[in-house]
Amino acid sequence: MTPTKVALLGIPYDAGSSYQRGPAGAPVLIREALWTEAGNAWTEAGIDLKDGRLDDEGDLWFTDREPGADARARIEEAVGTILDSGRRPLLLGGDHSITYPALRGMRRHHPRLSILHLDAHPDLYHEFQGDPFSHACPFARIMEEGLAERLLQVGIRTMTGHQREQADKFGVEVIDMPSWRDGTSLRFETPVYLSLDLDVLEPGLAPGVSHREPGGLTVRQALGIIQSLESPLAGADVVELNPLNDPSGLSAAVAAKLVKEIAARMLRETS
Ligand SMILES: [Mn+2]
Repeated sequence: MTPTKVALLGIPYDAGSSYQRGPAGAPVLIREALWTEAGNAWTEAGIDLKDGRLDDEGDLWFTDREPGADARARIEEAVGTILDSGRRPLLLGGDHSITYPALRGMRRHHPRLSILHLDAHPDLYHEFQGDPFSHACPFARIMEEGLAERLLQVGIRTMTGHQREQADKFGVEVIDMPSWRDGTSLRFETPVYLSLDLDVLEPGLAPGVSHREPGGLTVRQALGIIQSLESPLAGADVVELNPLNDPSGLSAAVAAKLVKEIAARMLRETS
């Protein structure tokens, strides 16, 4: 029995953002909040994140001049490399456009995979402002390519007519925010990739996002979903923290808390 290991990787990429840039500055701040001496490295599940099973791979590096295709190829490659080493990737975004290449990297190792997507937005646009790789589109690309056999979205509260059609076309399961009930058990027959957009939360609790959408989950509810997930967690991302809207650093602290408990959720399992 090999002990599970998790690899943190920062993806400081926000060229897929449609409204406001900024999430490229998030990984360094999430790390800072994660290891701050204001807290300790123990998780709610009683796992010490400093016990040697959580590696930090640092950040990928992007320039504004490089084509998006090159950036996506490097994200895919980096996720694949982490999986090659037998570890589970935990990605610090970045905007939500990183999830499509991340899933391409996941797919090489996980021919069967489901996605649990926590977000205020379905991110299913066929294209947005002329960009098919916008952060409003990753789940359209993922489902077109068959990178996941199930996509379950929780917390949605901005569904449009077009995205409803896309959801129907791809068989996406949507538990929108008005329908969410605490304690709902989320079961999958396959390993799961968790994609967590910070804007799924009530913006009063995590205002440091580009698209604030009131009426969201509490931090406790989001933690409950992570902690009660009943299937193996193969990989995850936490995206869309925008430090420009987070002068107090509160949202970075919330992102770090979620990262901590996602890591603990992965480390609870054996490989
Ligand atoms: Mn969102």
